[in-house]
Amino acid sequence: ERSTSSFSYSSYHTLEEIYTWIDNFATEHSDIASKIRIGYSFENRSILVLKFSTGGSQRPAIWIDTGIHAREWITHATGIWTARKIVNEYGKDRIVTNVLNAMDIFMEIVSNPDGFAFTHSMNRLWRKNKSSRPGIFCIGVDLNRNWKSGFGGNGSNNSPCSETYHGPSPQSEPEVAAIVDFITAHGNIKALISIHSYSQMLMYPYGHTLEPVSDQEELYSLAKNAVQALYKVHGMEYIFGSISTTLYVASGITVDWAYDSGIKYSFSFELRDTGRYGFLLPAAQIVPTAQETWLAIQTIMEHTLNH
Ligand code: ING
Ligand code: ZN
Repeated sequence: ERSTSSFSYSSYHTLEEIYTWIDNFATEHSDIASKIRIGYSFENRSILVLKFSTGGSQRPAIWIDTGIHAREWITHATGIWTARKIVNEYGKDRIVTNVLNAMDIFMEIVSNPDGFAFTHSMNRLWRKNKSSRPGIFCIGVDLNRNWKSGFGGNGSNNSPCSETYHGPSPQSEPEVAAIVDFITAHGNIKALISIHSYSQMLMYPYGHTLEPVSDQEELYSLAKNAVQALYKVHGMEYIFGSISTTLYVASGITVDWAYDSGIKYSFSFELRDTGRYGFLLPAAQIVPTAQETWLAIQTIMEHTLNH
């Protein structure tokens, strides 16, 4: 396909289809969108980021990643829909326009390309990346346990065969190192939104400890506002709070690293549903999920812009 006009935003897509869509999207919207390769996966696939910018240099920015876990297909689909929403609403919607006139947005749609390809070819429920190391029988590291903050702590696993294997060392995985290097080099990321599924939650740090973060009150009230905005769209109920107190203790996770790296507005979503379909969410729910998530994302973006 040579244009995004024939792309279905209400279907799930393969890695190849998504990478073609990214190319076409960046070409068609070259006034505000561009494609950046931030690294290569373990199996040598490109790790791609879409940048939305109306000018300036190293403007304060918002980072959004989807698909860190391969099987969470609703997150990639929501990311794609959101990218299109951003370009469609710039110059129309007040919040998007104000945000993009002052800030950049970065979106990593397929944060685990090897795992995602594997969910299409071999195992729909694969979660981890596809890294292997000499003398280790099992494949894959949990990319949401491989970050430096709290690395190796409770809620992560030392066994390579575990679904929550943290890997041999912090940022051992190229998919994590690429993000760490990019965000660190950028130096001006103000909000990070890491999108997972499923469970219908909006959470903030910490995961690795029950201790509240120093910005707990502000993050709590922002999460509450975001979830209320989300609810108004289709009446879906999301619970919110810190990761460790809302879901479970989990160590070495993206948002703990982000927060400890100075990104105050660090949030993680768990999108639809609450378990009826789980990771196999019907495609008919892609657009409604993306629509409601958008209201929550807008709430976080606007707050970030104003603080
Ligand atoms: N659950 C997440 C996991 O990695 C999570 C829960 C989300 C933990 C965000 C920490 C931060 O275990 C899924 N479904 O991936
Ligand atoms: Zn996940």
